[in-house]
Amino acid sequence: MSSASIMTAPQHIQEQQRKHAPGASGDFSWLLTGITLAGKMVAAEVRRAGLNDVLGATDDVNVQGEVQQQLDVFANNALIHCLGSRGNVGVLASEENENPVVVRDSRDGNHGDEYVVVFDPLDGSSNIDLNVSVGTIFAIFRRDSADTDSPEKDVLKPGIEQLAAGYVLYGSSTMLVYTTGDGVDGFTLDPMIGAFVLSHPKIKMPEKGNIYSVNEAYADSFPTYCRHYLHWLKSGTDDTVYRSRYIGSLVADFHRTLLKGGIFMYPGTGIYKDGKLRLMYEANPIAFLAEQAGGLATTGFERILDIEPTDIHQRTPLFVGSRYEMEQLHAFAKKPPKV
Ligand code: P6P
Repeated sequence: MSSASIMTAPQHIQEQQRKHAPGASGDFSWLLTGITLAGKMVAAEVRRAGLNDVLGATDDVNVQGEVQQQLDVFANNALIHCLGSRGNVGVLASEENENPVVVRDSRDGNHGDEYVVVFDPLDGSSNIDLNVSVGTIFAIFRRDSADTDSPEKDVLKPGIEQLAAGYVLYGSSTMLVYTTGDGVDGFTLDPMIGAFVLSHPKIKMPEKGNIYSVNEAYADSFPTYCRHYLHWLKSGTDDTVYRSRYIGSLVADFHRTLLKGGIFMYPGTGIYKDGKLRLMYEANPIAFLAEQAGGLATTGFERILDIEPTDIHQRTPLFVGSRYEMEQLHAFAKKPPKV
């Protein structure tokens, strides 16, 4: 690839900003480079995890009650440092922290716009020791709460208010996939130049797929409509023979769904009656990306992006994928077939 044709993530972000917010300050693109910098730092650690003694768990348990992996802590610190030092981030909320991190106590008109970033620093980290792909998931909101005494108010916004969302996938290659509301673009980290280079412009999710992705171990405790839908997918009632793929790492399972189509599901189960995945820093960013790529994302009944959050770490059922598979799911949810 000639240097003339290389489009790096910061260049792309600047171009997006010029196109869609000509009057906006460079703050937003400067903020997004905080994500790409943290992504490179985490990628370097993940790539060497087996060599530099960062595998395995710490002695700590996070707010989710999950044992913290060493790389969880590294990734969380990297994001807090890289985003906190951008100068325009007011509040950070992380899966690893019970409460929001207030970076700037109050809005100061001299500093232009301020932003709120919510993130899961290393989703799927329990898979790291097994060399399974993991990811960082993020969403960016504008900070507009007049009440700066309550950072929760800054964070608890419906997904429809996200300014940007995306993920860094630490897979066979490291990819940044993000949207600012004008479609979805993918960048691959080129280790030769240390930059995320545009590799997947304007990603579109296929209208229909042939893969479904769910942890079938819990199927007996899924809601009835969901069990019937699963049976429908497997029975080949339409002209498609569906295949099952489940990695157990949300970013990897969604990335495949984004590129190949089909459906990813994490319904309510006997263990997690409201689903296991978190609304603010897992379902919402994934839902924004899915809709921007032409897909759908719901709880089975409600659009994910419309949910009014009440708690930073609240969980939600998540169904996300191609229009066809999602519309079939909604038909089952509306009128579950007679048993
Ligand atoms: P289960 C990883 O722990 C995670 O949070 C997501 O990345 C993934 O989609 C889900 O949990 C897997 O959960 O119950 O199937 O192991």
